[in-house]
Amino acid sequence: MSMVKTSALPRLQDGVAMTPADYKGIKPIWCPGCGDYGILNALIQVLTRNQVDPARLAIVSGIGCSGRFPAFVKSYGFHGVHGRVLPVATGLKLARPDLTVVAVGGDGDGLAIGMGHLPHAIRRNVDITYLLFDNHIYGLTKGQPSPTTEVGHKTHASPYGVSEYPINPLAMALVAGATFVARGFSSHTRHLADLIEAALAHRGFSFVQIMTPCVTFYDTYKQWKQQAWELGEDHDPSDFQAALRLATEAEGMPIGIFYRVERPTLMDRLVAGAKDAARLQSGTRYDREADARQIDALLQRYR
Ligand SMILES: Cc1ncc(C[n+]2csc(CCOP(=O)(O)OP(=O)(O)O)c2C)c(N)n1
Ligand code: SF4
Ligand SMILES: [Mg+2]
Repeated sequence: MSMVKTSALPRLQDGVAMTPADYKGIKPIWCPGCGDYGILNALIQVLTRNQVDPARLAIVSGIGCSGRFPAFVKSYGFHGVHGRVLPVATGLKLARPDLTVVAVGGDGDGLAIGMGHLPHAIRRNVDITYLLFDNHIYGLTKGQPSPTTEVGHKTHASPYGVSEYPINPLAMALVAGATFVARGFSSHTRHLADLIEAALAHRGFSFVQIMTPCVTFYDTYKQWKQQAWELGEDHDPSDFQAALRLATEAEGMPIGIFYRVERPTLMDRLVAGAKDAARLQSGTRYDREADARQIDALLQRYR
């Protein structure tokens, strides 16, 4: 197995202790039984056991039931527009490299309207974690098919059954060059928490497809519970071909870390090529104010 560099999660100062309740934001308003509760619980577990500093964590979302996520965690949060979670998260990470940035969004948000952004965020290897809440449906807008809905599935918007083949998000992320690719299941909460922890600690773009049943509009709960199996020690996450085979050929629904490799991040490469490397790395709001003054001076020259 390859040696993989990790980023330390931003911890609270000694003497301050946070409980799971301290990390919770407003009360979630998802339907009872929605898989998204499992994801929230897993993240809260990770934050608590690592005593993550909420002031150094930012959660950015798109639009969808999944898009409500930032309000349910006590950290910085940004509820963006539909499909644009990755550009917002990328911009935030570049402006505030000191923050741990987590992007969240649904299969519609990330693989339909937002699909154009995904391979580019991946190939930049920007140091963020992307949690794709995949329920194979548009939940918020009441049950239209998404790019991961199976062929033939009938909804009110596809009364004769879906006619397009679904996207395979893991294979796509692997082929686009993602440095961390994993799949979790909202019902395997402890296992999911370990995956999210590993994804947050990864230096580079970490992509986690999380299977999360929409019990109201497409209840895949029983099916996924039967299909899910956890990857074991015999899978080597540094083996790209093995990861691709798993993503495309495996029986059932394997969950775990498919692939993990170390590669310079976007910031590493920008810093390597920049004269003012220190400023880029530590970018704070004071630096941005200085930048605004420089832009103003530049504009004056062309007036
Ligand atoms: C530009 C734009 N187009 C369409 C919509 C309507 N819309 C809101 S959420 C959504 C899809 C939600 O599905 P998904 O991303 O899978 O999230 P889920 O609700 O399943 O978590 C759509 C089409 C919108 N809000 N903005
Ligand atoms: S509509 Fe589906 S995805 Fe949305 S909260 Fe309800 S169960 Fe969850
Ligand atoms: Mg969805």
